Amino acid sequence: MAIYSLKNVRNKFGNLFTLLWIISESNLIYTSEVREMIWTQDETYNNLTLSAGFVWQKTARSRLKCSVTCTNDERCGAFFFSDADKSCLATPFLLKSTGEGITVIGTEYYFFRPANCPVDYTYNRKNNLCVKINNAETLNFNDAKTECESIANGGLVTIRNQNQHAFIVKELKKLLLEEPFYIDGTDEAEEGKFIGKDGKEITYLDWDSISQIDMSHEAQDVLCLNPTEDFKYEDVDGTTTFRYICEVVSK
Ligand SMILES: [Ca+2]
Ligand SMILES: [Ca+2]
Repeated sequence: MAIYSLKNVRNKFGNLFTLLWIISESNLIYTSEVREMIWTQDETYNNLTLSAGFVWQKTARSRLKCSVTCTNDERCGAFFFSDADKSCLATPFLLKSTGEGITVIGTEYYFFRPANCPVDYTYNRKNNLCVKINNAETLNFNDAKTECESIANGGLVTIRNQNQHAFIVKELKKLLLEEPFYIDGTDEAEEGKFIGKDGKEITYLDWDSISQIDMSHEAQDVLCLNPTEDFKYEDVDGTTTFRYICEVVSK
């Protein structure tokens, strides 16, 4: 595997970038106000590209230019680059088998994924979430939590904002399962104040209609997503066995 590293270049640094680009690609110093991106080549998928389902296909002068363009588009999770015809093709998802591509000799495949995101977890670059929706078994809240924590940096998924919630809901809807899923968060210590596994308060709480009017909040200290109301939040007591969503937090 070859490691290909760069830092995101925002628009305000665009002119600087262009200038440096002309001087030398290999000696570039990238200015970043976001985070360092690591693109990794997976040679399993050499000589492949996609005929459908990609975000865009452009001409890029180099592999590096292709990776920068991909980095700047949050829809891009991986890219295919061909040095022969300078084709740069962005895809929102990571390949799982060579059967997903079509043969184009000379094309290289690069993806971004935190090193500690397990292969059976789904990584979403836009939201920086590495998650696994456990739909094979149901557990009570504490057992689900323990199960997710069996992997280093793992736990029930902490949903911090609307975009992350929307991504999770989209993934859940693919499963066509009308069942609740446990997520991270408990207000056991202080009623109404939900704390995440990192010890910080969860301020994004998209309650379903029931949770706002029922009278059982004192005894209901954990969160699940309610399938009957578009997977909005419901507070429950955690004893019922539900399916659950794990994440591994990037190191
Ligand atoms: Ca409560
Ligand atoms: Ca409730």
